This record gives sequence, structure tokens and C-alpha cells, in this order.
Amino acid sequence: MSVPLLEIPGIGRQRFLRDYWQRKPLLVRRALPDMQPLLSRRDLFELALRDDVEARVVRREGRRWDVCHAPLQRRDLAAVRTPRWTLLVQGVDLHDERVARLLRRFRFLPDARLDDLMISWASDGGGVGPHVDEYDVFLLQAQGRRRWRIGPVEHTRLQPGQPLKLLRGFVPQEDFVVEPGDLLYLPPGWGHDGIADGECMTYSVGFRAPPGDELLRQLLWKMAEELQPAPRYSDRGKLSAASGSHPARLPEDMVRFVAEAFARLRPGRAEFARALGELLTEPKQEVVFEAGDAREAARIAPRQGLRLDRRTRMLWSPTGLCINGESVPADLGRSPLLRRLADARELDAAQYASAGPAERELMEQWCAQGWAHAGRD
Ligand SMILES: [Mn+2]
Repeated sequence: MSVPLLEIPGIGRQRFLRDYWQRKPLLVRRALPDMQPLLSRRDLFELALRDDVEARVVRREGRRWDVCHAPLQRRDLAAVRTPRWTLLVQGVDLHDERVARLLRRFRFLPDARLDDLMISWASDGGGVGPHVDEYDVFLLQAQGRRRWRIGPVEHTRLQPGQPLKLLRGFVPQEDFVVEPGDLLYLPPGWGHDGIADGECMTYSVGFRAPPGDELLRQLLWKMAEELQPAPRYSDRGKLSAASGSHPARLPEDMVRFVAEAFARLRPGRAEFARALGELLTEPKQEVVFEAGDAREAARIAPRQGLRLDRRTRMLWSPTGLCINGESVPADLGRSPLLRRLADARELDAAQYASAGPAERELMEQWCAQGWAHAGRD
């Protein structure tokens, strides 16, 4: 189950993180020299037609672009020989174990930043046009050739009237053709335009880099939903006959009431860590876990160990541990064993056997929910 981390030939992970990550693009030729597509074109097309898969088709005809969103029908997929169209399938790591394993090679970066692995197949001349992403992205060429044009974008201007966000007046700085096994890293805000040179497949590993306001908005929503009932506002003994002369005036006391309630709320680091952990481990909408058998797991795991389901997201902080959108009870939030499971995504039999009763009960419950499984793959 454990996979080797990506080496980044010629540079190494350390130099990559120091000199390139979030700073500038990097093209690594033959980063994965034996790269073969993990799914055939046929497998990918079948996957794209499933209703629990996020996929879209983009076609270009001259200056006109056309986007077709999931659920896709077979007729939405043009003939393979038809030029200038592309199929994008999001979150393939959720559906395919081989792809999930490839994604784990990027775990030298924090899981909290990881979004998914998207596979795009394109016919000759296909692409999605010049655009920028809010993501750090690794573009791994899996099959065929693609011509990339990349360049920094200071001010994003978009082409009006297009069904997708296309850059207007994009000026590329570099222009190159990638082949199977080549890897292109782009930080957020770098414009890129990739055009298939013959039929090709590209794997995009995306790391979310959300703007602070967006993250805060989501966190505040979450915290708002979890608010404890607070005392009702009262103006008992605070009104006098004189208040009646300005009935439209917002009572100062009411303003103070909400300001004080807000001040009492003031979340500390632990609450932020909890809310952020829950938010970032929330399964994607289309993810449905199949229930497992807790008793069966209790029988097998002490002898064969335990592994997380490939779709399970798990994060820990010094103050707590979150799995699939939920925090574990406070006393278990600091369990070294559960942290180990989060980092390694598996426990061997001996490690599992060292679990206390509460840890064991929790892990059996995860097996019952389909979040973890007893035994090896
Ligand atoms: Mn992109």
C-alpha cells in the first residue's frame, strides 16, 4: 500500500520546495520515465458517463467554445477522430485505486492542500484554452504529446461571452511540447494553454490555494451553524417614556447585545483547527461510502491490520483529529496511533493490536461506515 514519494529527477524534493513551489513553474522531463496511462481511453469514457463522477466536455470551433457538464450522455462524447475536443474527468483518484496510488506519490505536500487528480483526454488540437487556476498544479503527461504555452498573468482579463473562463490577450513566455512521463508544475496565477498534438492524455494533480476571504467565509458559515443557543435579547427595565419620542432609533443596547455576543464567540486556535480540519476533510459531494461490517473488522484487523478507504480524508493537529468532516472525541484527538493511521493511511497488525479499547471501537465504527477496511487491499 505504501508508495514511494515522487523524486523530481535532477532537482530533488528539497530544492523543488525551496526554489519552485509557489514561486515559479518547473518542467521536469521524464519525471516518470515509465509512465503509462493507468486507465485506457475506453475506461476513462466509461467512468465519465457514471452519474457519481464529475466530468465535462469542452469543444472548440474557431473562436467559439462549447462546454457540456455532467451527467454526460454517450452522445456528448464526439468521435475520437473528431479534432479539437476534450473530456475532463475530475477526482479519478476517488474511483480508481491505481490513480489513488499515483496521487499518494505527491504526499511530500500536505494532504490539507490536496484536491484531486483530474484526467483529461483530448483529440488532436483539443484543450480548454488559455486560463489561470487558483491551484498549484502538476501536469503529468500520461500519453501522447501536448504543446504548452505558459506565462505569468498580472491582471486577469477574461474573454467576454464564453462559457468558460478564458484569458484575454494572454502573452505566453514559454512554449514547449511535453511527452509521456514529463511533468510540468505551475503555481497559482500562471496562465497556461495546452493543446493536444495528436490524441493525448494529461493527469492534473491539483493543490487548492484558496483566497483567505473564501476560506474564512466557509469557516464562518460552519461556525454559525454550530452556534449554541444564546440568551434572548431583553430590554426589560431599559425603556422609558422618553424612548417613545424616537421610535425609529436603533436601540444602542441592542447593538451592544450583539457586539458582546460576538466577542464571547471569539474562536481560539483549537476551534479554528477543528473547524478547518472538518471543512477540509469533508468528502466531495459525489462520494458515497459503502457500509462495512464492524464485527468482521474486529475479527480480521488484529491479524491483518487496517487501511483507510482511498476516499477517506483525515487530518490532525496538535489539538484534534478529523476524518471525513467529523472531529473525533477530544480524548482520542491526541491519540498517537490515530495520527499514525492518518499519516500512513494504514496500520499493520501489531500497530492495530496496540490500540486501546476506545481507539479500537472508533476504528471498528469507521469500518462499519466504510471509511476504513480491515486487512490489505
Ligand atoms: Mn489549468
